[in-house]
Amino acid sequence: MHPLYYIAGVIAASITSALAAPAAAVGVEARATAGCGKVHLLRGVTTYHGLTSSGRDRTYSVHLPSSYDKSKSYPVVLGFHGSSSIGLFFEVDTKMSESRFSANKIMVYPDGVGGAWAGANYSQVSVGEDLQFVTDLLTELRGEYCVDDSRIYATGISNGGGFVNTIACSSAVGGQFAAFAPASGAYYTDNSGVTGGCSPARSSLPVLEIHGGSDASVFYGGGEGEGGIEPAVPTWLGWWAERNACTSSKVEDSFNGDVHHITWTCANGAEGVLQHWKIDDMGHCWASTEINFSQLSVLEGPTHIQASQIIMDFFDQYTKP
Ligand SMILES: *[C@@H]1O[C@H](CO)[C@@H](O)[C@H](O)[C@H]1NC(C)=O
Ligand SMILES: CC(=O)N[C@H]1CO[C@H](CO)[C@@H](O)[C@@H]1O
Repeated sequence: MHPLYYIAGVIAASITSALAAPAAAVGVEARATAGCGKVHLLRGVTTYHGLTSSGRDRTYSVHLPSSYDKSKSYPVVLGFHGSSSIGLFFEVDTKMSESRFSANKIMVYPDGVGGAWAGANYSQVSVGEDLQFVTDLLTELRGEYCVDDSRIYATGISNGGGFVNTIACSSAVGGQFAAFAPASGAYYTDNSGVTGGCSPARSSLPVLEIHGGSDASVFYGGGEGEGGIEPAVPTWLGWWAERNACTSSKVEDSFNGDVHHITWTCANGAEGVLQHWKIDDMGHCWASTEINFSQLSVLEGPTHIQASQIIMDFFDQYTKP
């Protein structure tokens, strides 16, 4: 386990304010949750929390907007780290807690057991247990913060990106989300065809995927990954196109043909419910125009696009019906 995990644990001692006002807040939106009205003194900083799920102690961190208003409901974005990592690293790496990306969102970074999410053959917990953790986490968040229940989103990288797909494919858990955005995802589960294990709660279900064409860990063309067999990214996208009843797609190339943005038109003419960004010369990392750890660890530099911005803009377009 990484030493920073322990540091995070030390800071963890529930910093959240207990000055809860039990009365229902006035004027909040219809789909706001029970946590509305509770006072939180620590805003604009990351706080560390724990909960018990399936009899196991789990941890997660929360970053409230610095302008957090207890009587206004906020979208929630869950960010799932990659393998051998923790939420804190994903937060720092993607910079998603910075106000330029999430000024009006509650950012949440759950920690996987043993630094991993379910689905890979190296995972320490079952898919069922990690999905239950997501449900328990959402229940806790709704009770603690003023959440807009129709705007809950999930993003993640690599093993965490794969788990985002696992959530999307689970009708009970995925049905609580408005949209999904895995990056460099390792799709170890629900990967035997359109219906092979995958039962999304709705059609269409908004999905955006970002992947490096030169990914040497989760190959664009699929095959043996570190934690099992992965589908080729175009094949995986094809399944989502079918699940979302997409009828056509268009490709926009940019940056001298290094970046390809595919947008599908799906059921009822909805354009962009399914989207994909392929960066030909990018490896296994978070796409960013600024250098960061995940790039350095695979000897990569900045790329042409900013995944954190693209993903937030995508989420902003969707509300759970
Ligand atoms: C996990 O799957 C990969 C890819 O198939 C394989 O190379 C590896 O040996 C497997 N590891 C375990 C522990 O089963
Ligand atoms: C190696 C590197 O540049 N890391 C940066 C990643 O992003 C965080 C947050 O912006 C910076 O503090 C790090 O220096």
